[in-house]
Amino acid sequence: MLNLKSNNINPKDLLLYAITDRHWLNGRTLSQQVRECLEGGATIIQIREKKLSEEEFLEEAKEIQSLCKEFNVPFIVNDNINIAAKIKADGVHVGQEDMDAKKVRTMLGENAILGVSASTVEEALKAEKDGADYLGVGAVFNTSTKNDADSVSFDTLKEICNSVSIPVVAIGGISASNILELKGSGIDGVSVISAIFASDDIKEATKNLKELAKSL
Ligand code: TZP
Ligand code: MG
Repeated sequence: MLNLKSNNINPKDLLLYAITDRHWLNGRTLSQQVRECLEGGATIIQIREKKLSEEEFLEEAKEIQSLCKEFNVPFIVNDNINIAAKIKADGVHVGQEDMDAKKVRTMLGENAILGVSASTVEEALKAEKDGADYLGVGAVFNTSTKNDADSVSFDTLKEICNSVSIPVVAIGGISASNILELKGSGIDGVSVISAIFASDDIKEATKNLKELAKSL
């Protein structure tokens, strides 16, 4: 008998995956920026904070979560499983250096969305086996947002997409000027930080990227 695990994410929700970064706030609040991004059509939001205290992270996560609810978009927390569990976020995203995916799955239960970063076919297959609902694969282009990011060639990206049955989003240095180079790789969407949040017009930048992502 077939025993397929049901996936907690609709691949369509991964089309334009925006990840927050307070580096480019320039006097704006993160909530304002995320609202503009949601107005522009982001299909899923991940809150990613590397420097906030636990209390600040929690407060901010609650704010962004309620915005995501307003726009009916899944809300994912990067790394921090405790905060995700406390506020009942839709899911968590972990990297290879973070808590083991299998353990996260056990902690969050079967119904939470679990995203895992992978940069090789081996990591991708292991993440799928450990219960990931989707993979973030990169960096597919040069990025200055994450300086320790591995780089992933188009061929490896394609091989990963062919090897797993869960959806894949590409990440790393993706912008309106290079996104279409990912065509034919088999990805379900793109994950973007600076091409959205460093933009002067976040809504417009998001809208534009989404239009382009539709033709991937
Ligand atoms: N993981 C791999 S590359 C990257 C992360 C978090 C940074 C992506 O940021 P940008 O600004 O879209 O290149
Ligand atoms: Mg991480």
